[in-house]
Amino acid sequence: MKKIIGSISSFLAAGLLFTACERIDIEGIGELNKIELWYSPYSSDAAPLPEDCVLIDHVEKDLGISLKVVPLPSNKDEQDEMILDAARENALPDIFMVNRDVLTALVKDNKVTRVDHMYELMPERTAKMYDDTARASTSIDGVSYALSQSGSVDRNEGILIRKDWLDRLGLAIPVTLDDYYNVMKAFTFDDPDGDGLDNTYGYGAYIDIRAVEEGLGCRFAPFFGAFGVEGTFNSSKNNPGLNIHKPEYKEALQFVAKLATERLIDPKWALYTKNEFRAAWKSGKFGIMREQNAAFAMESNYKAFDENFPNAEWILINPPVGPKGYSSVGAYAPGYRNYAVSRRAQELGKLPVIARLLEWMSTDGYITVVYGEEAENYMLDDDGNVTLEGLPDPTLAYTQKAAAPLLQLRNLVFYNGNDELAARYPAWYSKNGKEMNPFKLLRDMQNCPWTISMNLPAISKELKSFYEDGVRDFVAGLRKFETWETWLREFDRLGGADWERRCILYAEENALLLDEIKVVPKEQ
Ligand SMILES: [Ca+2]
Repeated sequence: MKKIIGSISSFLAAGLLFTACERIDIEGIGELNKIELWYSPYSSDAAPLPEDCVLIDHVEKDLGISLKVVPLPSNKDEQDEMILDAARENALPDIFMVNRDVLTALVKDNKVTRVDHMYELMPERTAKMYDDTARASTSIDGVSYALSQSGSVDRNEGILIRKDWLDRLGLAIPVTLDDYYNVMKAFTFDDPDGDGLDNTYGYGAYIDIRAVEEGLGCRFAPFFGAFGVEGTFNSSKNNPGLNIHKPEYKEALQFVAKLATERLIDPKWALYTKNEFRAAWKSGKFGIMREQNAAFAMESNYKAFDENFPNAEWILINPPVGPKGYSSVGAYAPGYRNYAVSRRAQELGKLPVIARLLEWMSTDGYITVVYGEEAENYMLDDDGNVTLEGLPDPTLAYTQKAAAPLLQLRNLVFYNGNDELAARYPAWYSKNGKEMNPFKLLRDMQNCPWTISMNLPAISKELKSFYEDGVRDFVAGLRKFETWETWLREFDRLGGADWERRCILYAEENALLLDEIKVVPKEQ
């Protein structure tokens, strides 16, 4: 604490952007220490953080800050509206979560302040949460306009292959697109499970569409990655635009169509729901898939497969390398949660107070923010670790619904660090003694090649259906590739061309076009 106060004093002495400091008097101190925070609730289906909870109490006693917290709606449009309304009325709170596009508007209207100088006031929080990439995501012309922290866990999917099938057929791990093709063929026709029946396929997928992965969705993305056209939108500076407009997209789609025609893909790909797809890999239907770390490796999820095939083994491999050397698991939009500080809070001299609050939440206050009240929602064991053992009333445990309102500010402190994720994804042993480690798998998945993209402006339902139905029909053989160019013109006529212009404009306005969109795997 001493250290923090020390750095605040030097900050004040330096007078950095702190023009109002000479106006603070005894009376002013009270106002200065009132902080209003608009947050995005951790559980949208639970009640807001109660005013009389232990967290608010601690903040007051430990920091001398009177904290008022207001939940934002869970719907993005409603969040934006609430913030834009407040901005129009000059009634923005001191600190608030804000979406990237709204932030740009607030910066233009001079409603928020730069936060560059807050980082040094929050050394531990900054080290955990605000790396260069995060800072760059809300910097405009090199100035940091929001505290941006990693949102959800990204790049948590990867290509898994049945190692036991490869071994039984004497095949090597596939590397190139041709290798993949040959392995998929063998998995389909050479009885990889050795039961004498024609009952397996090379690849399994379903239509899993996300904003960054339109068309066939993310489960097919690795094949598009081999042609350099993964994801909805290419957000590189030198080649921005919708991937569907690029000639390689047609090649990738033709490759997937060939897999479908030759029935190397489980033919139910167009019909499967997520759960049906998962039931299918658990019943040994196919030998290659793109799946998520927890959905695959958590004990509760892997169990059914383990029961069926105790001696089987899936391993993570790199996505296929295409003819020109391209390779990617798929596109992802780094999910940042941005907290902006209002211009008014800066004028009142509140930046150091806000920094003190946030640093506390990430250090001394962390356990209260994440787990609630000791001996009520959690216990500490002899080593100081959080445990549920010995809790007087287990129905109030932090894992239970009753405690959810107390934990609504968790989003403000989670940083997806090793300790947090290791706790969320515990290791365990399968029936035949293999270590299953969903956390290690996550890190390995994140070290595969990925492509950075961005969230895009919305499109009409009509255009969305035309896009999705169209590419699906080409793969299913219901449309002929000779009509591709005609179909693409119709796509543009229905709004596709305009959408591309809007995407590029949006990317330029928000500084989202990048010199390099490929995330190269780290050296192990
Ligand atoms: Ca078989």
